[in-house]
Amino acid sequence: MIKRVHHIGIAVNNLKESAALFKKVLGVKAHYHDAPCQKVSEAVFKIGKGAEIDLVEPTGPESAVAKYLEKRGEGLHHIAFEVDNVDKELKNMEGKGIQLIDKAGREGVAGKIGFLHPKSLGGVLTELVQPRE
Ligand code: CMX
Repeated sequence: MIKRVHHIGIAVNNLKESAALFKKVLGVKAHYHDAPCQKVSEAVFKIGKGAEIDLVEPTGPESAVAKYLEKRGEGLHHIAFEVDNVDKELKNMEGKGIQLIDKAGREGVAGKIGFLHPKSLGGVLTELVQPRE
């Protein structure tokens, strides 16, 4: 079951510059971390009880985000939904005819994650997140 929108990922070329802009607009400070498993650095804004806004900058040309920026430029990159059990939800989504990028959950920064292909979801790259206990 989808529980809530966990975060919205925005692809940026320069994390520091974009974080300064978003800080001005959102009125909260970001925390920064690297996500080597995704080959990105992130600035995460927590806004009240709502979904996080994650700015993502690629750490190298082989990053999925680097390819995205090259092809489409900066902008909305993905939406992430929180789930109880990522493996179960991936199977569930496959059963609904959604194309999976990940056949099984893998470790990410926020917990166990799995991606659904944008081609089968109206052009929206979608991540399922099972937060760490
Ligand atoms: N949103 C929407 N469409 C996207 C997309 C995105 N974020 N990234 C790629 N696409 C589109 C491409 O533009 C392409 O469209 P066209 O065929 O119309 O040109 C299509 O998807 C397929 O592209 P591709 O060349 O076959 O595949 P890519 O090598 O570009 O890979 C994808 C696309 C989604 C499979 C890959 O980016 C991926 O595995 N992403 C999941 C992991 C990820 O994005 N991690 C980044 C950070 C995550 C985090 O911070 O949590």
